[in-house]
Amino acid sequence: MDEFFRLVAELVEASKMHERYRGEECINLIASEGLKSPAVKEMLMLSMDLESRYAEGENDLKGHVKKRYYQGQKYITVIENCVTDLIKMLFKCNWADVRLVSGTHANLATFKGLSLAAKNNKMVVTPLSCGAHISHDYTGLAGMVLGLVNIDHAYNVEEMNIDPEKSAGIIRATKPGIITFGGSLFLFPHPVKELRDVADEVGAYIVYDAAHVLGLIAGGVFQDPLREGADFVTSSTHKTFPGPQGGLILGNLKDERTEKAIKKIQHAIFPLSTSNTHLGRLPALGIAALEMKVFGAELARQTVKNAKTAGQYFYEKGLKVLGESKGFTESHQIAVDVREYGGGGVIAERLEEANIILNRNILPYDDQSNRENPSGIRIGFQDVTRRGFGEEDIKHLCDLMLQIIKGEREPSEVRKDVIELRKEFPEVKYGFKSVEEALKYIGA
Ligand code: DSN
Repeated sequence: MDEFFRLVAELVEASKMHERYRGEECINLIASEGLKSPAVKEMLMLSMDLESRYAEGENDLKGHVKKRYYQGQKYITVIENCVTDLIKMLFKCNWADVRLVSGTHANLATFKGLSLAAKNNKMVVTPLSCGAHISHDYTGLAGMVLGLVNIDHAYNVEEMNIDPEKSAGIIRATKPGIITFGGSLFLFPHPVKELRDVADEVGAYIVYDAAHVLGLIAGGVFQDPLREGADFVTSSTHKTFPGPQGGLILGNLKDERTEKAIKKIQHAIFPLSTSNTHLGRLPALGIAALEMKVFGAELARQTVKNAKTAGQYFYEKGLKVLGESKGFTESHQIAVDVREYGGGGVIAERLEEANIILNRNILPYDDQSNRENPSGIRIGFQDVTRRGFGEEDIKHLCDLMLQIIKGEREPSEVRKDVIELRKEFPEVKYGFKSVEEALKYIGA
């Protein structure tokens, strides 16, 4: 076969194999991934024309379409405005932007906009080693693309959280324009409330990166950053919030200060950082918002319960689970130090051989240059929870993982049990089976 054609055939085959492998035969525990319902997937398939379209332009202070530079927008405008309003209603805020294509893009626009609004390029962030997202860091988007100067929050490793008193001192001394919370290794609610007054003292905006915990916030657990004092929430829409891949920003227009910030952020979205906003995901985002309104509380509670159960169970079986003094976690994820069993890289690869998929993770006290085999693994429970795992199923899964971590069984042997366990959970719960079922539910 011609090499070009052979590559196409390989591509199609690998795509089919991937769907079966990760979709049917693996247990997925990567904390940053989500699991879409059949209704959300169907809505994506029904939006294929939108997926080819453009809608560049400006939005107003409600987050609605104000001006577009293309024709053919009759329904696109309705779609964008509906989704924006659904998101605003779900998260109880009066401004949102859904044009962001990822959480990192949401951070880009927000950090850029706020550094312009504050006329200040200093940003206080959680250290990368303590769980910040790479886009918050001087080695990533914040530093290398936006030229922001990072100042670290004080971090308490014992509590796996920002130390509010020490961070207050740092903020007073350095007077940043932006203070960020949230991140990727995110076990406990961050002290937003505790640091709001200090932010006001120095005139800083507070940004809360909710990418990992957006679904938990929608479900009313973990914390409520906008009520606790965050000016803006940035997020992706495909982790604990189980929508299509994309991003969003939430905020409240309250006064001149927030108006100035929203206008600068909107400018940073368009024209500074978007052309195509990937419109095909928007209707599916709306369906996911409906699912979170209807099933979100139950899903969020069970997700956290499952994560806590795993933390406690691993701890009782002798593993070093971080955040012990605080009950291991209040979110969908736990962090486990597996150094004595070979390290995070080695264990993640062994688990992968058994079709248990998670990621190695640098822990706060690690040698930060050892990214290949750091001490930790991070385990997220949002996918298995949505498949219907309860606490006893979680313990069974933990037992299979322990057999591998402790070297008691070969991963290839355990793989058979993992595939069997996965087969016991064929459905996606806490969601709708079809768009029709969703419409029937709302009486449309
Ligand atoms: N880097 C991702 C994570 O796994 O947390 C989020 O973008």
